[in-house]
Amino acid sequence: MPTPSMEDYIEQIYLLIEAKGYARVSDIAEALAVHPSSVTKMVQKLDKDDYLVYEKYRGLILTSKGKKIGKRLVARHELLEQFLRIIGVEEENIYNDVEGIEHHLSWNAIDRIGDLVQYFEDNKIRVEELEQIQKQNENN
Ligand SMILES: [Mn+2]
Repeated sequence: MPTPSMEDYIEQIYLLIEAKGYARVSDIAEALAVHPSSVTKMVQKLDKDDYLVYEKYRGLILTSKGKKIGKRLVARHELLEQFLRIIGVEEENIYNDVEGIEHHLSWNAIDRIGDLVQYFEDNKIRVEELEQIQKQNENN
């Protein structure tokens, strides 16, 4: 199992490759707001653990194991954003809140949150009812 920090790297590398076709150390450093030397160190560890293949002058590619977990991590991030949006969290808080919680929930909890998102998505009246409760609570 990757550590939270490894998860952040795999997630960003997956997103960069999806968007640009490649992931450079400098791009990863910028996306995670860390020093390039930290990226090099982590990339070497991820290579050793078989999440990616890193060649100094040719860049890096995710292995099938890296792609599989990367896809799952990105989907988890998106689901949690969707969840916080549905329950009425303000847009400006959503990204950082997800970054703060995403590594600390079990996949079991993620799946159940998925059910809850589906519950709200299936019937928008449920979202409106929740908004009514929130309005009442704000007025109290
Ligand atoms: Mn994330």
